[in-house]
Amino acid sequence: MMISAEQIQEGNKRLVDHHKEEYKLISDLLTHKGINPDRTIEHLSDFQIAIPSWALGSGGTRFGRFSIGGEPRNLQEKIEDVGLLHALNRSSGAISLHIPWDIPKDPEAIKQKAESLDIRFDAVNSNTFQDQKIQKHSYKNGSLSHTHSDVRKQAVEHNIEVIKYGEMLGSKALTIWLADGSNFPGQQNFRKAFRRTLDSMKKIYDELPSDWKMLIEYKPFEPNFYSTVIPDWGTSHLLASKLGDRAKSLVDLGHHLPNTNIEQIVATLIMENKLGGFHFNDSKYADDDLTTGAIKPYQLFLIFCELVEDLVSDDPDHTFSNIDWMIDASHNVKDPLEDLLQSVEAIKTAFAKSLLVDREKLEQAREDNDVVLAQEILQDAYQTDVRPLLRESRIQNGAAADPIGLYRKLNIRKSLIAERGVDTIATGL
Ligand SMILES: [Mn+2]
Repeated sequence: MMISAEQIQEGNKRLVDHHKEEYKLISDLLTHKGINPDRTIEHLSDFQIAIPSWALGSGGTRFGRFSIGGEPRNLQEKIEDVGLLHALNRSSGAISLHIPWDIPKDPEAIKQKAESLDIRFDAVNSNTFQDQKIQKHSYKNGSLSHTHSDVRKQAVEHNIEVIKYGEMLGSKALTIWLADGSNFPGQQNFRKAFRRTLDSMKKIYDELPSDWKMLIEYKPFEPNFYSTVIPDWGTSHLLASKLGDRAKSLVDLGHHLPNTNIEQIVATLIMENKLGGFHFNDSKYADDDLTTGAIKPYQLFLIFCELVEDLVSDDPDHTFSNIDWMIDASHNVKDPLEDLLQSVEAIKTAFAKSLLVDREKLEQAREDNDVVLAQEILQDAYQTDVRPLLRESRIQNGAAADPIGLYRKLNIRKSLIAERGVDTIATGL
């Protein structure tokens, strides 16, 4: 199943005239503010957000899972689904694989498939939070931090194997999310668990190719509910600092306790050149994995204001282009492809708005301690309707003016069900 350039053009036809009027309005507004609309469009076009291989099927909770039908049955079909998204928005040109859910059995064929759809391979993700049928030791009581050296060795070897798969496909980063922790007070010696984890990670870091990054994700709770070995950005940063330059922290929006000031964490990590990866999602209560921007779009905007600070200053060493961007969410009731289109749109909306902040005026207001003016400047950017900018960027890049509209008009899900069946289950979920 593929969407042709002709189908995109045909779909755009009826929308283009109205779009031109809307785009002229915002283009004039930006020019009036001293912002170059073409440069903004360029930033938007360059910004690609990776799709995780595990987000293409229906998500579920521990209570149940309701299939959407037509879910990808193998890695080839997962790449095809990302190809559909990328054809519709030209902003999803990367896939992030999870090993062992998506072991490339024929790496060359997989690579060719991805290349034909203009998709590259983002960070590869290891998994030591589940037991696989063929493994010798259980991760029930931990993996990289386990008290027994043979379990740690097995977990280290798994991570090295994941790097090898990534190398075959052209990935440049390994993401480690460590589920290790404890469920009850007294269960774990915090200091020993940290030291064992650091020691295990050193062994993995030693095997990291010289042009790779190791991304260390953190999470305060779940699946362990008393303590987690890497609960917060401070612990992630500590590990990354001890490991070396190529080890960086990864911020997953859902992996914070309620009301955490994530934008401040982002600012600190960028300042220290230690922000390497980003996982987008949204949450109401905890790690809810809701559609990005569905609950707290203003927070997302404030986070982007920090993310783009060195990008908009035209600092040649800016961090922005070196961060691995990925969506990490699940979709319990939506068509996963529609949900991913919504997430990408929300991410790019926040990004576009952050590019409209008058940085000079904001800095002056901060220096003058003009609290009211600083807030007005942020609101001026945040309240701007940037949808015509995003649409213009898509049209210029040969994508759909209205991705979800076209997805529905072309009856993509119906075709996928016809092709793959109604009761398919995406591997890994
Ligand atoms: Mn994540």
